[in-house]
Amino acid sequence: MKFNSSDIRPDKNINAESSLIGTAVTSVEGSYTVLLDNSERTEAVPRGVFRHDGTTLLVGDRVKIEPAGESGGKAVIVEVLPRGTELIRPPVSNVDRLLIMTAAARPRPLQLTADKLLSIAEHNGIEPVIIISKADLAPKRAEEMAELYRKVGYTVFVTSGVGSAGAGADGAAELKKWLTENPKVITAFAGVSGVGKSTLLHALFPQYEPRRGAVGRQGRGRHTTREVTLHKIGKRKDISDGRGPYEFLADTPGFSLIDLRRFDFFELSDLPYTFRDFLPYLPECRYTDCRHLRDEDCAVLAAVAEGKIAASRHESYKAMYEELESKNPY
Ligand SMILES: Nc1nc2c(ncn2[C@@H]2O[C@H](COP(=O)(O)OP(=O)(O)OP(=O)(O)O)[C@@H](O)[C@H]2O)c(=O)[nH]1
Ligand SMILES: [Mg+2]
Ligand SMILES: [Zn+2]
Repeated sequence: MKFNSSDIRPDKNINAESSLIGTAVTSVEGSYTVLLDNSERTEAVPRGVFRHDGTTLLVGDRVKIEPAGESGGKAVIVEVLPRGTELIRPPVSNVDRLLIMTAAARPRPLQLTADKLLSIAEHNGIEPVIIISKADLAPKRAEEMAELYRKVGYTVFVTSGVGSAGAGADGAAELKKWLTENPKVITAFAGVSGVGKSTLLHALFPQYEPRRGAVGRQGRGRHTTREVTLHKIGKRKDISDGRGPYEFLADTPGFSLIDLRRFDFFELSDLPYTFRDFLPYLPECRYTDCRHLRDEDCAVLAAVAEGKIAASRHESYKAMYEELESKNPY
């Protein structure tokens, strides 16, 4: 579903003041922090009826709120406005751009995880950007990973020594410049726990201290991020799309793996189209129902054999195919 500004215009006879519309920027235990379009911040709880009428609320949502009454108490979120994109991993809505982060080392890079995040972004029409972090720990590996994704056609940044004292040459400054020159409403980090998402956000925007949870219940590091938080990083000039006056960068909790069987990320039949490097070859396969695995006269496999598609990308495709197939057996 795409934004339609007419969907988001306040109803005529409900209070049309923009002070009552805002963006849910973070949540803790069912209570949301809403940054109103008039720049005020308020804590608000969702209306009780949402639990029964199937309304879901995500950080990133545009919401209408009824301010706290004279008697005190919290403001109430009375309406969730129509969503653009909706992600499950990380759980956040209205994301326009995903910064997919993989460390060159610590944690050990797993290309399949990055490729799954890429496919999820592509399927949702979200612009993916690749960030290879911790290049200081494994410079050669970082460059190889960056080269792989540059060849696919993605924008790639390599960061190094972020957060360390006297951080040397790194891509953080380059990334900040690029983000400023290519504004979007919501940009969100995504990547496994410990790759350095919060550290990089802090390096880019030092006013935002990483939000830290208590000591990890599952033994994760004590700096582990627990909640999605949208940080304001800019103001928008044209707000006629109803998406509000701010640009945000979202810090998100890491995860350990993405199991494609667990949620409805996308269907098996969608999978080939989430591989940007496969797209030029898909119409050339001999059979329209080609699975691009071992099939006869498969243009994708031919491109892999000729080195036009990286073999490791096809490995990821196979792994994702098997996962989705075991979810939906024919
Ligand atoms: N060597 C090196 N260490 C880094 C770099 N960036 C971050 N780190 C370290 O990696 C660890 C994890 O960083 P975080 O920023 O907390 O990672 P995260 O991705 O936010 O993790 P979660 O919140 O659990 O998802 C910290 O100890 C950082 O100091 C880097 O570029 N080089
Ligand atoms: Mg973090
Ligand atoms: Zn094929």
